[in-house]
Amino acid sequence: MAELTYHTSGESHGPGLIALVQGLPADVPVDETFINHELRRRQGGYGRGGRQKIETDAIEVLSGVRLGRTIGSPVTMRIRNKDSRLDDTERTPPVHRPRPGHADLAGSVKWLTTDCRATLERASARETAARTAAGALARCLLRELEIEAFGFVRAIFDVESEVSINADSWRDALAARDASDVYCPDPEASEGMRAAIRLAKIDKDTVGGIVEAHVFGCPIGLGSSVDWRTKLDGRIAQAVMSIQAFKAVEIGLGRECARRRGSDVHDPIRFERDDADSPSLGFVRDSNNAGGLEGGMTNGSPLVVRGTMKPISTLLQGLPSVDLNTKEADRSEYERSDISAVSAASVVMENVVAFEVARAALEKFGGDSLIETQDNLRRFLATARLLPIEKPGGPALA
Ligand code: EPS
Repeated sequence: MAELTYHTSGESHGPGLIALVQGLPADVPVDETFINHELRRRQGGYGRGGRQKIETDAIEVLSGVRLGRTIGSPVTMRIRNKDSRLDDTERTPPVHRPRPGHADLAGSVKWLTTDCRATLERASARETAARTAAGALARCLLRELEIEAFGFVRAIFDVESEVSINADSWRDALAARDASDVYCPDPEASEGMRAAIRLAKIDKDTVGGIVEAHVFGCPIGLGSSVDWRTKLDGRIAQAVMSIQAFKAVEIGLGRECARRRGSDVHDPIRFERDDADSPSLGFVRDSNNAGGLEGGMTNGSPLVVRGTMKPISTLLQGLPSVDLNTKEADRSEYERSDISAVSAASVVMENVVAFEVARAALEKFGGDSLIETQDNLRRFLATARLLPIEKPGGPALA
């Protein structure tokens, strides 16, 4: 079985975006309605700009699926851009005044041009539609392994919700999140977040925030401590940090760990025989400061990941910059954009984190078809419940 990977291609105003997912086992039911639902959520959220009124993002499956199920070959998904005008230089003109905070300056110098257009078209967060599709497809597999992901907005600008999410409460939180147009399950905080976006808009400014994703049902032992490339916390960090405009990633308690002693950080372990059938195999924690990851491996507690998104770098008021052709001081260029895309980013993060979990799950359980993957998972859990095990040919190491 090949490693689960994905690639994306496409420009913001080109004909469309592609997500190419390789390494899924055969027979995974592909829930296109769910994938499209995630794409629609990504397009939403209070504070989005005009583009989302033009687009109705949806996938067309071009390969890898027959009669609604994967067949083990690469899955290609296309999302068409309605606002396709890349070669129309009147409607999509060259950009010479880079936006501080955007890829404009670094990319233009890197590709030896004074036109930022080539860089910004690919650097645009429009690409996250393809990443969301890839993650949502991977979640079609995760569901079959009883693993679920949930993402929401924790903070926008200076308004932060104190809502606490756990394995028992998350489905209620999901309903509350879906009732909030900023994707925060806390109605009071949602009001404040909306106000922060409104005020930024009046001031021709933008705001960022913090998004959070939880993954429930992971068996113990996804990821690995033996090699830095297989550590799941490291992979999640890369997946999240690479989302456009993200500047920080935290797992569990994150930065707060630095201000506490060990006895106030590490989650004590108990054994509850009644929970032995759960993915945690009965090893229970009353706290989850580790965010479900210890030594780069899942530990049976839910994964908790937070990402910080900076304010969008396209400001209606512009920012001090330089014309790349004349080298004269000027304000940065304005392109249609969002005041806040934090809500959308919560959908992207939920899905890219889920993809990394699916990748680690397939590394551990493998299988060319879904039944094999499920069997391998079941057998692993059954064996782990037997610990201490007398290993064949060796001394009992109990
Ligand atoms: C986005 C599409 C873009 C931007 C935004 C995200 O559409 P357009 O540039 O045509 O208005 O709204 O992109 C950026 C934030 C960025 O920095 O480029 C989308 O579909 O998410």
